[in-house]
Amino acid sequence: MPDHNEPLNPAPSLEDQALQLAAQDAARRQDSDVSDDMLEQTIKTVITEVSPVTKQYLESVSSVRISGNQYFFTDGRSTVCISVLSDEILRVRMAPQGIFLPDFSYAITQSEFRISRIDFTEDDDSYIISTNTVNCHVQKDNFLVSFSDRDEVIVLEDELPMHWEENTEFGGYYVYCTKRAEKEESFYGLGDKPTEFNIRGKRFTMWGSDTYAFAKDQDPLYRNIPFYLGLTKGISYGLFFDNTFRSYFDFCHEENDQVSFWADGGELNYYYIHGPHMMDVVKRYSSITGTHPMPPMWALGYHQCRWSYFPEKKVTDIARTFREKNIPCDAIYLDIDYMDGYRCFTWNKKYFPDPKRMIKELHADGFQTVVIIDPGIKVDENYFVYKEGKENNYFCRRSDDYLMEGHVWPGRCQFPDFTNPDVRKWWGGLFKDSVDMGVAGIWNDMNEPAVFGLGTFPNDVRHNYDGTRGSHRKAHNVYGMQMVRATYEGLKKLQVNKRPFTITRSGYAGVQRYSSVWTGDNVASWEHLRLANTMCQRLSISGISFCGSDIGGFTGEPDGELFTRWIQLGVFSPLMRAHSAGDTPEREPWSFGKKYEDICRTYIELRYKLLPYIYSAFWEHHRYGFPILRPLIMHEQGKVENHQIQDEFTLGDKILVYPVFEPGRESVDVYLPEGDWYSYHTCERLKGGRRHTVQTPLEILPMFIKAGAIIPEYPVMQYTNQFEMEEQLLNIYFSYYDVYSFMYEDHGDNYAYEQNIYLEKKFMVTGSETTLLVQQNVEGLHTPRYEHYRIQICGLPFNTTKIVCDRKEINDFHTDDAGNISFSCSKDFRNLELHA
Ligand code: MIG
Repeated sequence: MPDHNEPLNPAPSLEDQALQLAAQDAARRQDSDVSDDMLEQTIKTVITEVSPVTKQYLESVSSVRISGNQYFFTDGRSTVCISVLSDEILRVRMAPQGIFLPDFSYAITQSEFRISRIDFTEDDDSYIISTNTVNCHVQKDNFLVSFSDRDEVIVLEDELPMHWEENTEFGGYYVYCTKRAEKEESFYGLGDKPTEFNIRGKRFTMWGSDTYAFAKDQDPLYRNIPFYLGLTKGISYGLFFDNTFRSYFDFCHEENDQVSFWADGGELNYYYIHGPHMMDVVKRYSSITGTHPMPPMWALGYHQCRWSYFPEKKVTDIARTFREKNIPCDAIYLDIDYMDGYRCFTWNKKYFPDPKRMIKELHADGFQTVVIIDPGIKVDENYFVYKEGKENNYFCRRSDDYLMEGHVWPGRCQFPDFTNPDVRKWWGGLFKDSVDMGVAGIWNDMNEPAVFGLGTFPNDVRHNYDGTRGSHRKAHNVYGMQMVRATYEGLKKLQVNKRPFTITRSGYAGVQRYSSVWTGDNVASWEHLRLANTMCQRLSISGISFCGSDIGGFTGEPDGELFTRWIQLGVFSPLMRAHSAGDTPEREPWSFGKKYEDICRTYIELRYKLLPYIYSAFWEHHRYGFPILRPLIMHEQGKVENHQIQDEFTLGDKILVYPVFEPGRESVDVYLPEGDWYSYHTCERLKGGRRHTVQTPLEILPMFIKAGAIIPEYPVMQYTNQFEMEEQLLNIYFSYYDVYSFMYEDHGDNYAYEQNIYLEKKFMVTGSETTLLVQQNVEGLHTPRYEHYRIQICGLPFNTTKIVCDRKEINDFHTDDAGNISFSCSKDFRNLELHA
């Protein structure tokens, strides 16, 4: 088996091999010198002769066959299929011996799109497949594949022909692809890697692993998202390597001008996704792998978790304290100790004598209950889950048919094969009791899968793989995704017209269709706070928008300052959940004394105020594929100096955040993209395209609002939907140029939105020295409960004397000391004017 820490570049080793062979040959013929001719001849032999231990390369294209939007190129032995999915997405597959593997993917949900045109042309050197936006060139003499844009700017090109090596141990091939990297090219994506945001210069592995207290730069972690973005010449593209075997990515680590990706088996099968904007790339990646469905509104509130809250009294004490202290909270989690001997789908009756009653009481107080579930099923003849699994042959087996056994929390366990559709259906149905009891969400842990001692399953474990069969080598990276899929699909069926909430640790590309994700067992350190930020941004542009880190750090002890800064970051994580390990001191927002408690309360309240804005950003993700968190580079990808910026990001496109990552930090220098911005805290208008120094006492998390934005706010509630609000607050930030804003509203916890029962509101704000004009355009069928907006305006450059709403004058308005004006108007307004 190739050692992947060895240099990957085959060129020198090939020559070395040839040299060695030639030398041996010469020795045999008792010739002391190796002539150049001989050497060349031997190199050719090494390359062309079918030798199982050598990398083999595509040669020159000998013929082409076209079938619909698929183009098959062959060199007489191997076949490459290039298919056009859309104007911007092309797929490349390579079959070393001309025979493609069954075309099955857990990641892809949609592969047919409207295509404006496809032209196929040929010149002396190459074949060219052209869509409206992309040209794909296949060079005749060396089979190199490249992609260029409409202006023939080369965006991505092969450095070496696609290649492979026979896998003599398991069968199949190791498959390789090597691309050229431009000098100033940067790379982003790949899911959850705990490293710098720009991943140029690094090498990574995809092999989901349980990595307790992971370190910076540790690799691999829990998730397997083989999708990256390149950014070169101001143009961005994406590459999705849809291969579930252990796979590898090298971004100019081994060779400064090369990017390689390869896998231990399966097919060389990748998607080229054209930009030119990073946003386009992420949206198009989402169009083929899916987005997160709308979560219930409560799931965007604050979640309190710990390993573990038990017995019942502890849980209810925690819940009551939130209410007593007026710290908003929507969800409380039960970790593994709620189970009977860690048996999934059971309750420890000593700790929780009547879970249904407890859940009901918590619910009456505005708390949703989320419980954990693990894949390991205890081997116990008196345990119904084990018995059912055994009778139906649902557990994974080794190559020689022994059951796959391993130790996890319950002791000796067997593991459902979640790649079997029957098993998924069964597993989904097991949640019936939990749903009947009122459990609102399911937390899927240990699904890399994790096994004590072994790490994970041995390679020879067999999987159904939805009928296409495979060993654990092929199924490992999708196991967790299929577990949470089973959970999600089960809940969706069982909960009548209610949106499921799931959270998972492991996952493969496309896992966003079934679950939110947390970044795993992090550490209570300042370095990990920074990592949490980078990792969530990375997950977000890798298709997984609904993500968050364990606020406070899972293991270790944060002090009040670190915990508070983490809460501040958490306000801007799509999933806001505090969690801590059992061997650490208690860790609730009030655990560090009044000073920290008060700041934490203010920021958790801010989260609740921003819910309508966050919910709208979620809709933009769900419906249109926008990432919820947007790294700064996405706003100004044309500036090379932005390629390394990683601390700042926006949530949606209107709120920019610069979290504080150091203790005692007094100020930060924030770069604001071109345009006008407002400090959220002071309402001061700031010019973008430059840096601003901002003071950062602990009460301040630097936050900026784009000029022209309309940010809807809810009143502070202790939990979502605590009361009906009378007016919807709209915060308007004055702008001298036209700016569009967006707001989404729906029921909050059902599927009416699939029947178009929702509202999409588009606002346009434009101002001058003497006027401000706000226009609203509403689409959709939902009816909100409130009748009026309360309008608050920040940054007006004039004193208002007259307000006109759809030709009717509003006389009842109020100006505060800072000159900010507020008044109410109909929620149905179309034109709102303020005049000096
Ligand atoms: O072996 O359920 O990452 O969040 O609290 C540890 C106990 C198992 C690992 C998870 C963590 C959870 C813990 N789990």
